[in-house]
Amino acid sequence: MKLLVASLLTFAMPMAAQAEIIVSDPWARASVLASRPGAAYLTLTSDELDRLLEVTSPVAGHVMLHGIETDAAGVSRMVHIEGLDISPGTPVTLAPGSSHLMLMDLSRKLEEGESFPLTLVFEAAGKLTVEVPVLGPGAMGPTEERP
Ligand SMILES: [Cu+2]
Repeated sequence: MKLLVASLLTFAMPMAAQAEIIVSDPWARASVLASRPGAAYLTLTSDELDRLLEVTSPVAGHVMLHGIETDAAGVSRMVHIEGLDISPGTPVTLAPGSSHLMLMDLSRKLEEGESFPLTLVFEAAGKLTVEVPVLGPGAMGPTEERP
């Protein structure tokens, strides 16, 4: 699933072509309990240097950008990331076991088969909203779901 979304330029950037972000394969895992945070994943591609600043969704009280840090003993833990840099032509993929969007304070359970809107705010490309399909609780990605 590829979504090409026209961007809204919220920052005045004289002489610069309008930045464009491509969000591909957004997906989330079905939640077991609404009291547990959900996780959403996607791939971001930009034609110019950009930075993901903020993410919001009506299904979550707030959305955090998380990375994974592994210490010397091999123990991994989630760390909060302030923003996510995107280099031109180098896709950034958020995936299980790596960086992800943590959906905190879910208003309800995310059910397999439904979808929800997710709004991403970029420094250059501005704000765009994508529809995120919810896959099974053990899903590892949208391609794996296809037969
Ligand atoms: Cu997390």
